[in-house]
Amino acid sequence: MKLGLGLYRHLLTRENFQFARQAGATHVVAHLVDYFKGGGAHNPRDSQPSGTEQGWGRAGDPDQLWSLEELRDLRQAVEAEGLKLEAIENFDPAHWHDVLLGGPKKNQHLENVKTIIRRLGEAGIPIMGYNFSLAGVCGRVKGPFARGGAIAAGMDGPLDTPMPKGMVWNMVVDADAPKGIVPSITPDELWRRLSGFLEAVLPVAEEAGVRLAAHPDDPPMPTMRGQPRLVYQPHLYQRLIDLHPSPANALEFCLGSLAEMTGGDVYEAVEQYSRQGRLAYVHFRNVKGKVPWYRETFVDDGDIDMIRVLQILKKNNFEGILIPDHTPQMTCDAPWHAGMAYALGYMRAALQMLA
Ligand SMILES: [Mn+2]
Repeated sequence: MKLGLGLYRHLLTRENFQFARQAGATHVVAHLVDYFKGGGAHNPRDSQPSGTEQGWGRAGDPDQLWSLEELRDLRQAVEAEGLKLEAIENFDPAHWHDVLLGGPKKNQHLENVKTIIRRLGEAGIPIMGYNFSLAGVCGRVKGPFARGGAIAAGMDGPLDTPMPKGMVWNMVVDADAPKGIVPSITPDELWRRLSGFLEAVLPVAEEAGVRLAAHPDDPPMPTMRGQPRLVYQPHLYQRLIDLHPSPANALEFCLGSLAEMTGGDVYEAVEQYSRQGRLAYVHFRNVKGKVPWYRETFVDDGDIDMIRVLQILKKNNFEGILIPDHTPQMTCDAPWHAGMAYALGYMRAALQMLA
């Protein structure tokens, strides 16, 4: 197993690559979607997008797909600091919202996704993480919930205010959309859309040498904002895998989201999916409680026995990367960095002990 760090778009700098390396990471997962654009001024040292009813703000440029040059430059910049670029995490809703919505631009948006995946392959980036969700990451609260009053995310009950038109995946894709709400769809319709997506895209991914890695729902509720969710119980990951036999049909395995689920057992889920070789990479974070009331915690302070998880992963020969995902932010001049350094230090020690 290897250690990685996920970096948001505004953190993709030489300084932060060096930080990752210094904290023991060998790999980077990059977010190219800018979740912070609409949120007004933010402190670059206090980096965690917060989900409000208004979402994270404006999505990217619908006509500007990530270019091969941009991807290659990023890989080179990461490698120049002695790291490897393992994955891109999340599509920009501007590029594929009608795949999620089943809207009029669906075919064009499927082509967008295929183009992006081919470019990842050409740039030598082996994994594309995605989150097949209409409402996206929303309905979470942020406060001094973690040990010592560290700022962390959590959930304080369900959020079912309907999604306004023009908003997808918690971002605004059309600021001029007419007033109104996005009509609710059935869970079956959501699964049909996912199935169509996988059928169209997986052959391209396989050919490009890229694995598509599905994140479970965050938060894992059966519905959010009036829309069904896909993987909100551990067994639903199996349904996703069984939709398509391609080895490129893989998982962005989020331990925190899995532990927040009301059913199943996180250790059994780790066993079940790592045994099948379906884990592309792991979000290694911890949590107390389950939806709709939970708190994210420091990696050593939640409900999950993280060492036990590592033992199962090792037994099943998982050789991919672990990244901290999110962590509570520590009280100092660099709250996000301190939280990440703490998590990475814990993870590195645990891996050394296991070896
Ligand atoms: Mn996650």
